[in-house]
Amino acid sequence: ASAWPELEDDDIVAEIKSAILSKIVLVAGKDVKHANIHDWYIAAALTLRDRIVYQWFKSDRATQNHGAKRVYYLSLEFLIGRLLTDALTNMSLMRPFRMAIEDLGIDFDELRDVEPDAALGNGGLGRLAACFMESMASLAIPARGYGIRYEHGLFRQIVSDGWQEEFPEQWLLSGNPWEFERGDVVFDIQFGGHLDRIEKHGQESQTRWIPDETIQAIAYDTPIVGWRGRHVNALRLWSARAVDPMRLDTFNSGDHLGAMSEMARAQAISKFLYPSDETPAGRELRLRQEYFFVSASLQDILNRHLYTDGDLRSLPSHASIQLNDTHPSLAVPELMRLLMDKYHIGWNDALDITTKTISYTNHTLLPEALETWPVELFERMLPRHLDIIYRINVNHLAAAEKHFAADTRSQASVSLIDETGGRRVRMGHLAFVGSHRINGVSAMHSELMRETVFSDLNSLYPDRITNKTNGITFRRWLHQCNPELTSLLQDACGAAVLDEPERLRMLERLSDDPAFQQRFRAIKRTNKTALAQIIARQFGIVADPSALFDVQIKRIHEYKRQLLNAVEIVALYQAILADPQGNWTPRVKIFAGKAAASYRQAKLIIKFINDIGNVINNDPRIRDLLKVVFIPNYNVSAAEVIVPASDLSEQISTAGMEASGTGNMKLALNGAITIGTLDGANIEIAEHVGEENIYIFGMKADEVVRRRAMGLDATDVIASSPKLAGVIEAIERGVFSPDDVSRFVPIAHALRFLDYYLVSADFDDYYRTQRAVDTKWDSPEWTHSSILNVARMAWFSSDRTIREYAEDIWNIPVA
Ligand code: DL6
Repeated sequence: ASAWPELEDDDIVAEIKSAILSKIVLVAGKDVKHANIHDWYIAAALTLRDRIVYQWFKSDRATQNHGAKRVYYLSLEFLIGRLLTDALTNMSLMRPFRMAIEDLGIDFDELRDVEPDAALGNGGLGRLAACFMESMASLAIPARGYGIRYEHGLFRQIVSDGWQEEFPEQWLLSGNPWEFERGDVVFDIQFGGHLDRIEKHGQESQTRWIPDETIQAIAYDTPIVGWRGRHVNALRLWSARAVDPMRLDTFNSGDHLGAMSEMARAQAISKFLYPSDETPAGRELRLRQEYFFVSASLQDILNRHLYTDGDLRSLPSHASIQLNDTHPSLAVPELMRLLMDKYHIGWNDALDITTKTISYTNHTLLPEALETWPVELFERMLPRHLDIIYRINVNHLAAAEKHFAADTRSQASVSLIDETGGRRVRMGHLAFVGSHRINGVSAMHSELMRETVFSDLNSLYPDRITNKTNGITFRRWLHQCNPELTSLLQDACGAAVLDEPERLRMLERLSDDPAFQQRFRAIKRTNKTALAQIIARQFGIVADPSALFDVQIKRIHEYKRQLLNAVEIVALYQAILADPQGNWTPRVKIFAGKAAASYRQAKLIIKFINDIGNVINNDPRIRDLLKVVFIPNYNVSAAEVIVPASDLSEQISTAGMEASGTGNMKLALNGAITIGTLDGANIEIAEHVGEENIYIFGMKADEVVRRRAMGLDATDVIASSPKLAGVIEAIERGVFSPDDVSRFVPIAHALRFLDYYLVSADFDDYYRTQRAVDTKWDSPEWTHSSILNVARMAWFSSDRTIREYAEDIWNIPVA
């Protein structure tokens, strides 16, 4: 226990107990006998935090003494989950804390479950940011994450009668023991107004921004502990407030609500994770959020740099600013503005400092997810930034004109302003032009970036695009969530496997050993039993742990094709009905995921999954051979239970559409075998685990493009697939919606005539591949493949990814 190196085990436990008890009295202000489970959780978290703080100061001092370069990771999302077990594992204090808490008569697991998930993200992008923060701390890379301290994270999903309903999530309701409010770190953030141009005789004219609205950003810091507590970094989240708490004159005039309106307008910025962008007001709020956190973070970064170095021209040697997707792209014009308008650095130097400091990660090629903002909104909200963007664009277009000569199409395609159908600022282009490195998140994704959305920019600025395939932190996604497997791996590969995941390779020689296979299977069985108990308790569905647990857990989106999975379930259901005595492999089909509140088709797919589940789970002819479970309110904590209990990992996106995926890595690391398309990081997973240990099916990315070019009508494939035709007819007959026969007509229609995601086109191959899964399931060959998946996943550690960023993008040495 590194926090108390001088103490013996028993003394450490005694010390922890006494610290927790004093927190109950002195922080909760309660007599111990009146403390509830929440008080115990807060007391335990604060006791642990005390220990972390000393490590944190040590890390900061070391960084300062060495004048080390720092990474600033700007992300609108951090999907953190719970921190207690994370911090306990990394501080090597799990055992003494568990003992201390149990000694105090408190159930540790109950206490752990009291902590709400910090769900400040939507999915993969936010979870990646959380994994990266942990890996940077583990590798002792001095780093700070910057984001927004949303009062309400990702909505709470309730499934009522099969339909998704959204409710506000309230993670801060009972206080957050991990954070430190920094009342002295406050920045003004300004919006609106107009520009004054001051003509200076014979010199560059000067531009002054006269904003007409000021709000404040206040910092909250959460320490992020690295593995073995060696290094601690901070996650700094900004909360918004008005400069004055209320207008006293308005209040005194009797307009009590009106007096608070400025505060409400300011606070709206850090109220919700993702305001709906369905309305103009929602879109405006989103852009205000983006500018708010970018401006506060950059002011903070420059202040710190001036304090430690005194010269902004040396910024690129001391700071790397990583933009997590386009949401923080305003960092480009904002850094330029601060350098020029506040610190009086000339244009060329400012641009040079900016591009050398900033780099950008792209996470999607989906056109609808590539951010653009109307020029008119920029003019109104951020006129100085638009002015800077225009000027960057002038120089950039001059270079493009030279490079592309007569090719005006390419010239227009690289412009920072999209002139087609209303003028809009292209945020991906802005980030690209303002960065020295742009990376994709899997080999295929980076290649597609070069070939598609950024092909012209890539030709103008060759060598800027690089690939950094995503990774996951093994501390959370193996050690913490699967302690029994971790302990088996330590037995098999040595305790050092916790520090050197490459040692997992040593499992290969055991993959056919019957005794090892048996131990490996027993652990999976225990994890499945735990999940089955939750499923029985919460939904009254009996999931037999000896059945194949077939899992698709991720955001609900048409390109991720939960519908393909559901259609296959119906086809299998019909096949079992047609041959009830057949030798069917028992399966539990498990789904979890949230759909964006405004995404109607995705919400209909959730209803469809629930409705087919209702019919199938209650059909006695199926003899429990097939079960369908939709687990509501998917979040990080739910994933930590589902992942170790999974046998089959569904990674079935339409090829070319999933940038990387990281759930695919978590599941494979825990021994689930993947059924998937050649998409995103599935391709690299297949290369690592070997094609005989993964089930690949479906069209490849180039075939998808060709098929779409032929039209979206799937009548031909349906005509040649009696199984698919049978499913669509059942949907149209209302077999799964007897109360509303037309409910799933939009789904049937898409399957027949609008097969953009190629659900119909890929169906037969998917069905066939699932039957190959059936054949291998529950055999020594299955266990062999499952073990090899674990053995060959070391490369997917986010430590490896972060090392690559450090070497190739940030130019930071890693020990
Ligand atoms: O890079 C993290 C994660 C990838 O693993 C997913 O494949 C990708 O969809 C996700 N991207 C986003 C961006 N927005 N959209 N859509 O969430 O990033």
